[in-house]
Formats: sequence, C-alpha cells, structure tokens
Amino acid sequence: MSKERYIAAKQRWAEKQKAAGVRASEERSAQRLPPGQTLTEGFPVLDLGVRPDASPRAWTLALSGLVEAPEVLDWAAFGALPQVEDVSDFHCVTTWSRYDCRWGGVAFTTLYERVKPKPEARFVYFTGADGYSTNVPLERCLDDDVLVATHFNGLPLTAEHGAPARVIIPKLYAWKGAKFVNGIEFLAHDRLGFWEVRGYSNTADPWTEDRYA
Ligand SMILES: Nc1nc2c(c(=O)[nH]1)N[C@H]1C(S)=C(S)[C@@H](COP(=O)(O)O)O[C@H]1N2
Ligand SMILES: [Mo]
Repeated sequence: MSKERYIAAKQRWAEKQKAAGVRASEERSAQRLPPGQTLTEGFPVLDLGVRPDASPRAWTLALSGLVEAPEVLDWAAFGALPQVEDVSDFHCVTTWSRYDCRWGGVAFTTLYERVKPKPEARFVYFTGADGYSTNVPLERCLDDDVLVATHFNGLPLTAEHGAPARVIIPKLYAWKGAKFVNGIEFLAHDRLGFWEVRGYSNTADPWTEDRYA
C-alpha cells in the first residue's frame, strides 16, 4: 500500500517537473524581449545626424592595429569575400527593439581570419565615417551572429541605416554597432568610444539592462 502511494507520488512529482520544465522553456523563449524594451515594427533612425557619403565607390574599410596583415578593403574587395546572411533581433538602448532583422554581409570572423590579430589583441575599436566610434571586446565580436552588413532584409542598406556598411553585434545594445563603418582597429587595451565616454555602459548587455555606466 505505501509502496503504491510512493510510486503514485513519484509519478505526480515527475509530471509536475515535466510541466514546470515546459513552462520554464516557454518562458525563456517569451523572454525574447529584454527587460525595459518595447517592440517596434518600424525601424527608427538613431545617429548623430551626420550623413557621410554613402556611395560604395567612395568607401573603404581599414583593418588595422595589432594584426599580422593589416589591409584596406575597397567595395570590390569586400564584395569578393564570402557573404553571409543572419537573422537577429535589434535592441536600442533608448528602449525600442526590432525582431527578425535579416542582415547580409561579411562575417566578422572572416575579417578576423584575413588580418590575423596578434595574441595581444583583445579589444576592437570601430569607427564610422560620421565621426562615430565604439569599442567591443574581441571575444564578443567572434560570435557567429556578428557581421559587417551591407544589406538589410535583402536590400542594400539605406543611407540613414548606415550605408554602405555597418557593424551588427546582436547580443549587445545597438550603439555597439557602427553605421557607415570605415575602420576596425585591434587593440591590446580598451579604448572607449563615442557614447562610452559619454556615460553609456561599456559592456552594453540588454539582458541585464546594462545601459549606462
Ligand atoms: N556611425 C554611427 N553608428 C551608429 C550610431 C551613430 O550615431 N553613428 N548610432 C548607434 C545607435 S545609438 C543605434 S541604436 C544604432 C541605430 O541604428 P539605426 O539608425 O539603423 O536604427 O546605430 C548605432 N550606430
Ligand atoms: Mo541607440
């Protein structure tokens, strides 16, 4: 008798665990929107208001700093690199998020393999042609969703969204991705970027609402 109750109790316990497990994973996927963010269907423009020349012919991307093989890529050389597409969510620190952005361009890892950063390189400093800059630890740039994008949802980037190329680092607040990117410099020591010197968090993790330093 007590054995039957024990077995029944264990069974109920197992079912409860199973249900709780399902609930937990449903909650995790529902937690796609980081705390404090509001979902938008639109695509607001957030920048310094400077519109640099967006024409691909005028564009170069300098890969420099602590690397074995520094180089300056022009549009043709960049376009000849392996191209990838990746879908990710976009979280702006001013509290709007946009789901399912389909970015096309060159994976950061492709650029990394080309320039061969030296062992002492641990940070990356990105610059934009509008005078913008931002800094990210190298290891955060090596995620498989980080890219230098030239395309958004299958179309070339528009001028206001960073043409001809912008950096996308989906797991960090979007200010860590430089629009109009023209330089990627590998550094041994961290160097704060435009917003990082103006009180934004250096680490910029949307999931811990790591907005301001
Ligand atoms: N060059 C450059 N890149 C930039 C910015 C900028 O002002 N200049 N603003 C950043 C911020 S704060 C955000 S939220 C995103 C906005 O990208 P969007 O204008 O395409 O929405 O770009 C980031 N990259
Ligand atoms: Mo932002």
